[in-house]
Amino acid sequence: MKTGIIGLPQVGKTSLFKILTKAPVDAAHHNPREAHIGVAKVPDDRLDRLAALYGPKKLIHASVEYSDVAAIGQEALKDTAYATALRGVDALAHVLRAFDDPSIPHVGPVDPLRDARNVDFDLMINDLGQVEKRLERVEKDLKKMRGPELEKEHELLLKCKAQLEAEKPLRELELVPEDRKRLRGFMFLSQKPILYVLNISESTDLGGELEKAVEKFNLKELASRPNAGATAICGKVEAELAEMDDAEAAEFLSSYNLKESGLTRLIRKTYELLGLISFFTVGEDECRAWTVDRGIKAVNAAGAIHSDLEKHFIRAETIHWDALLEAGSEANARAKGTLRLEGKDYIVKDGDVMHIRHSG
Ligand SMILES: Nc1nc2c(ncn2[C@@H]2O[C@H](COP(=O)(O)OP(=O)(O)OP(=O)(O)O)[C@@H](O)[C@H]2O)c(=O)[nH]1
Ligand SMILES: [Mg+2]
Repeated sequence: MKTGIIGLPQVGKTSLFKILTKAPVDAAHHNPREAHIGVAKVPDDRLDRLAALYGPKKLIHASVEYSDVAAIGQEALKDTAYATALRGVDALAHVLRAFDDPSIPHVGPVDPLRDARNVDFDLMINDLGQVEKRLERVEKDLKKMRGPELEKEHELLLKCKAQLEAEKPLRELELVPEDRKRLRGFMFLSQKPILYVLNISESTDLGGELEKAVEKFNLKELASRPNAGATAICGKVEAELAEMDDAEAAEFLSSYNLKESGLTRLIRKTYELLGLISFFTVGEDECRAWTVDRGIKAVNAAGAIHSDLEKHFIRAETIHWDALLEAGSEANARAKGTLRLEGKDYIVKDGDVMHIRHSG
């Protein structure tokens, strides 16, 4: 899964990228039009606790790829390389300036809602350009020869055009699966699920401020739209956290009245937005988290591990992670009856631990 970090100049995109991926960023030798790419480990307390039970040789967290691009705007989007880098992502994290700091310039007063709308507008303008270009082509072709597929595409493009001209992003458009498929190749920017990320000021009650931020900065309505969400972080505090070991970090978090790091929340929100869940495989060799779509069947989840497991699937020994911890071992869980055998059509739940039984 790939997430693109976007936002206006100097809002904290690269800072967020560095904290998420812990990747060194060499600003001096970097072409600003090229994206930084890095992988973030998805923090998961459930997996960590399962690993404590098994003491595995390998512990593998789920991961998310992030790309950090230069500041967004209509000019930047005209650059093909820039636009292409963005089109390739599955979701957008839009960093919004919400912190006060007179030494870091910002266009006009701090107003994340205005910025969110302006950038969404830029995304829509870019998509509209694409739609119009394709429409022209399709209309030319239709004059030469009519065909049902071309007519359907024409109708769909007109629908997109109307949506964009009404200044509504394509992510809010309801589409049947066939139309979704028809649009896939365009990789429209305003169609991507978006997480608005408020970068707020440091404060003594940061825990409380983070909770309130979405409401305080008037992002609630925007975040409640289809395929959108919002969360808050404090880039400055997160940057300090990233440098600490776990014990130091825990103490630091509690001194700010925080239960978890903002990054944990940000990644979780991205998961929710994309409709993703995790299930686990455990053992003395390896404990591992797997990322799958919410609503997936056991047999297809097995396929995420290996295609052979999907092909030769018999049953999945399944237990929810907390029931396994409570039982203390799989043998105990089996004796208690909390370890179940599930068939192909079982709908996997977030936090399930599974052993796939297979033939072959
Ligand atoms: N006070 C404060 N400053 C921050 C925060 N986050 C980032 N900054 C500062 O803002 C400046 C820009 O941060 P970057 O992370 O480089 O921002 P960016 O969005 O990547 O900037 P461009 O790529 O140039 O558009 C740096 O000087 C950061 O130290 C924050 O939470 N609080
Ligand atoms: Mg940057």
